[in-house]
Amino acid sequence: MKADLARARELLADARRIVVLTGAGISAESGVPTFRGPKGLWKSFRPEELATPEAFRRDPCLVWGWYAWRRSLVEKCVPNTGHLALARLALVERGRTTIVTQNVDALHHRAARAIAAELGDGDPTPAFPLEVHGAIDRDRCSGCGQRSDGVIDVDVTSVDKLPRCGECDSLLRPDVVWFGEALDPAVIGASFEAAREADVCLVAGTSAVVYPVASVPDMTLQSGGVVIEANLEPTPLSSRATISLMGLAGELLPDLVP
Ligand code: BJW
Ligand code: ZN
Repeated sequence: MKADLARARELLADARRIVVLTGAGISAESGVPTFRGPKGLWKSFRPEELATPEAFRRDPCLVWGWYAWRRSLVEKCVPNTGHLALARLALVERGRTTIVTQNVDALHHRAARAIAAELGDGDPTPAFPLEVHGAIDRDRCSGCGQRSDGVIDVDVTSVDKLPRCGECDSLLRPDVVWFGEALDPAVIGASFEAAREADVCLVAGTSAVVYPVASVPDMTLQSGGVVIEANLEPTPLSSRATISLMGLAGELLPDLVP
């Protein structure tokens, strides 16, 4: 493990371009529950009960209740040492690192702002992630697609009380990507491009089972680069990864990219 860590650190230090792929595990130490595993969000609900357009059509109050709970939970969470290490990596040498996240919690954005302020530079944008599964703090109209800031205090007691679009009166929904829905082609396209151009893909805190994002590390491997995985436990990616490090993202990442 020690030799792997040293090698991984060296690969990252020498990399010309880095793509980072993060998942729910990186936010776990901030108090955001993961999706899968013993303490995961899916434990009491099957994904298809909540994170699909069909579920929203069938029971919008149930789905909104889940998102309203997560929205208020995430608001109270703060970025941890893992998010901060990645933001520093992206800001100290601008243009070298692209962060791709499956998370909808905006903690990478908040880490970027904190580190930009610490560096006295002011521009956090190079550390803003490509958010492939959307953002929980935004709403989108289920009819006309218009995006808006997330409604606070959603009343989920009846469909009549759920938030509606000011333009077309359809129900608003969280601006996230559910199973069976297409990802924004510009966002996933930019992620794949960053992965193809990277000589190192660093993957942190994802079970690596949800596609198409789970292909990001493969794009780096196919173009001759290496993959470094940081996770509490082995995943389906581990056998393809060049180096697999087991541990907390909040401890491994600051060690990898000091
Ligand atoms: C730590 C840690 C610590 C914990 N430190 N580590 C069969 C085969 C292949 C694909 C498919 C298939 N059947 C269907 C599909 C496609 C489907 C898919 O991939 N399904 C698979 C699950 C089988 N994909 C889709 O449907 C996607 N769309 C699509 O394909 O569209 C096609 C299309 C084209 C054109 C027109 C129409 C359609 C969409 C996928 C959307 C996923 N959405 C969600 C919800 C987002 C909104 C929300 O947040 O509510 O995204 S599901 C959920 O999973 C969420 C996550 O972003 C995503 C990934 O989860 P993640 O981040 O990996 O979290 P966990 O919990 O799974 O893992 C945490 C990991 O961290 C674990 O490994 C822990 O060990 C680790 N960990 N603490 C380090 N401290
Ligand atoms: Zn509308």
